[in-house]
Amino acid sequence: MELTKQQFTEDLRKSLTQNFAKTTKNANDQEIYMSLARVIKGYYSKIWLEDNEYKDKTAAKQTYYFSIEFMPGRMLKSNLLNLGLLQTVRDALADIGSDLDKISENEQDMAIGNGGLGRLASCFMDSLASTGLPGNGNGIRYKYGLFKQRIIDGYQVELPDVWLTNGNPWEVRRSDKAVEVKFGGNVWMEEIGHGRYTPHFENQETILAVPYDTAMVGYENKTVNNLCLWRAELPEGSEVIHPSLDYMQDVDTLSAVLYPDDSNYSGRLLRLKQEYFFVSAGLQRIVNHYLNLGLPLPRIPEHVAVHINDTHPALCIPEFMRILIDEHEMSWESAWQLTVKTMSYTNHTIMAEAMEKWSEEMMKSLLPRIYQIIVEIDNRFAKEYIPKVGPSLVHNTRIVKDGKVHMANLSIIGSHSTNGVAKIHSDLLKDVVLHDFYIIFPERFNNKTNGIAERRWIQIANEELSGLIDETIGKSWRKDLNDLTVLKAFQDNDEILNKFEAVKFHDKERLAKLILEKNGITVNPNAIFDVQVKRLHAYKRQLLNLLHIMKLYFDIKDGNAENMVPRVFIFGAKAAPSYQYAKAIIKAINEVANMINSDTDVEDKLKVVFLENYNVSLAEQIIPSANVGEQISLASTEASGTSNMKFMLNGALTIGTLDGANIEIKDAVGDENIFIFGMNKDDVLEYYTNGRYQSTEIYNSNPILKRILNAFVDGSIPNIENEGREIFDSMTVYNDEYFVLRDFDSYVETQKRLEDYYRDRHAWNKSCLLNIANAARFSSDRTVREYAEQIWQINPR
Ligand code: OAK
Repeated sequence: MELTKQQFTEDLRKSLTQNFAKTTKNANDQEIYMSLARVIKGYYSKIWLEDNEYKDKTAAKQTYYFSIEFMPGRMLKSNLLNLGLLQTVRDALADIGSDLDKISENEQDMAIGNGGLGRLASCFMDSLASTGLPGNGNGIRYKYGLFKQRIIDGYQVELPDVWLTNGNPWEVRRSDKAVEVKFGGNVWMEEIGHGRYTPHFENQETILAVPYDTAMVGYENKTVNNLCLWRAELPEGSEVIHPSLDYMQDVDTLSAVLYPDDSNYSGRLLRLKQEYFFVSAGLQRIVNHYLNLGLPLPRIPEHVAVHINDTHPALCIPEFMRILIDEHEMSWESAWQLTVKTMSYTNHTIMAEAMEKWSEEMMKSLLPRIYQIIVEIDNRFAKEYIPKVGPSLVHNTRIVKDGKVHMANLSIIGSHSTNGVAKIHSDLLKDVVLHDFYIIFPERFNNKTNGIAERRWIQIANEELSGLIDETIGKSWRKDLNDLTVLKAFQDNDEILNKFEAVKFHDKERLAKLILEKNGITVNPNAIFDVQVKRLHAYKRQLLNLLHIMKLYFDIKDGNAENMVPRVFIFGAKAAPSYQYAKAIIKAINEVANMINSDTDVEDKLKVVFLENYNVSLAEQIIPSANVGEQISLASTEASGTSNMKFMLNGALTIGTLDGANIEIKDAVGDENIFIFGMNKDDVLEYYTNGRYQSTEIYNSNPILKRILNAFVDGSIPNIENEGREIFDSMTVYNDEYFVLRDFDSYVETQKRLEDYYRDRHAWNKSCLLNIANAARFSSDRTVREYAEQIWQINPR
């Protein structure tokens, strides 16, 4: 939008007076942030209103992306960028003696997600709006987001994330759109003639769901979509005259906390309640809105697509059926057709422990009507498909069995599309994990490789690099990332390569400053910055990285590292609070870091840094400064990964396994510009089928590994008596579930090759440039366009 500095400064002054009775001279940064956010909201609200009117007028099909997690991070700069105001506001603030970056730090990260799945949902929100696609989010407005992590004596300590204390300036509470969600009680069917039945209910608990809307502003276009987050409240009025304390507490806890598990699931009643809560509320709002437009219900799939982001919102399927049948008297057959046409589903992991299976008893008592509908879906599925594909396939794919409701099965059977998030992952779904479904419904399976929102991950996170790209190839890449390929023309131009190297150096200096402030560790910006940032999980193998660090440490101690290129290993990772093993690894990383960083023999050859409380805004500070991104999961375990794409876009080289999207990154950049090591998925599957892995054989025959692992239990690494033993046993007694020892040698060799390559500055810089130049296919703009065309059938404005 068009705006002068003067106009903006005037608006900011007004806002400061109106909201805080302050001036630009005596307002503090928090007050400036809040006033600024309100000014910005004022700017986009007109576009928001117009786009809503446009959407209603055209009744064009829209997508609703149901996700129990979103991780937008900070909104201020993102909104400014997308409105085209970043520079104007930065300059105007500087004129009044303020600094946009400092002001922005007063915004609490909106961290209502755990990791990959939640961050992907937010990248999609940005990309949907920025590509002009009508797509909205639907989720929960948790009062407390993902815990804040402190490291105390090397241990992870969790503190509550109280992000709403100062209010959230971006949201709009819409009480007029509140709906009721009902739980528990008894349900029975009564005949209403002509063989038709209707349900009757008693003793249900009613909870009011109130939506809070946040504008998702498109990049320099007319689109503003909506992220709708639901809060549980006590319903007003007659139904509940004397609410019991228990009931009031129940209501309060429902939308209070995000479950802090990543790629894992806990079968807790409250979680199931959360799932139904945001599903039911979201679908009610969609159907109400749709009917208010005067459109006929049987045509709803022409106007509405509902996406189920992993199985957490899978109750969309029976709830949509309930609304159509119970509330709108539709026949089962018609309702089922509409449901399958409307719903689509993404799977985000093949880890068995993440597969949701709710106890039938729990489902029956918390959601009696929904349970009936699920059983009916399951019975009809069996009846229809046993004659077509035989009893054994149907048994394997049934929704209700062994006393459990299998949510992935429900999601596949009740939707028209099931996709994985990278080629290898989608293939594994078809060939292995969901093979029986693939035989029954081959046409439903497809791949949509993940992507990242380049606006946040380069334009905002790395303004200096963005500026250099502008200078080199012009600005068109900011609208269309494909234009980055023009950079290839400069791959042998040393003058340009040196400029890119200089930008990386500045980014590293900035991170070095942060590391000194936060951890008190001095790191050398000339060292290789080697970064692994992601949730802590055994399958992601942060331990493999740590074992290699120990190897380098012993090399230095033994005097075998004369010519070593100095390295700084940087970690950021949260462990689920109940995941003991992951917490033991965090403790071990921190104790190894202390040992190495304080050893005067090491000098600045090797430093290890664990940055606490990894979240979106910290990622924006860390990723630009990486030379190397670690993507070292066991092949076949990481569905896609998305930090790999962020590193690439910021000119870091990947060291990784043939897993997730690493494979597609390798295809995009070529073998010379990525460091691949370790087993591939077939090697891993082979071990799974022949069962012949013996980690102790490797331990006993590899003296380097033996020495490293022994250091975890013989006191060489101080202060990890219990954790060291747990880790040692996991590698030996418990046979190393994720083949860390099996991949160790290959990893070490590849790290050595990487180090040698780094010495050749021309070659290295060229590879970095080629990573940036080939990053376009990992833009989430590309991903959402594919969803739009191939799954949702929605069109850009
Ligand atoms: C979280 C909870 C349950 C199931 C999966 C997840 C999850 O975060 N999965 C991650 O999703 C990302 C986005 O698709 C992928 O990039 C990661 O590989 C995957 O682990």
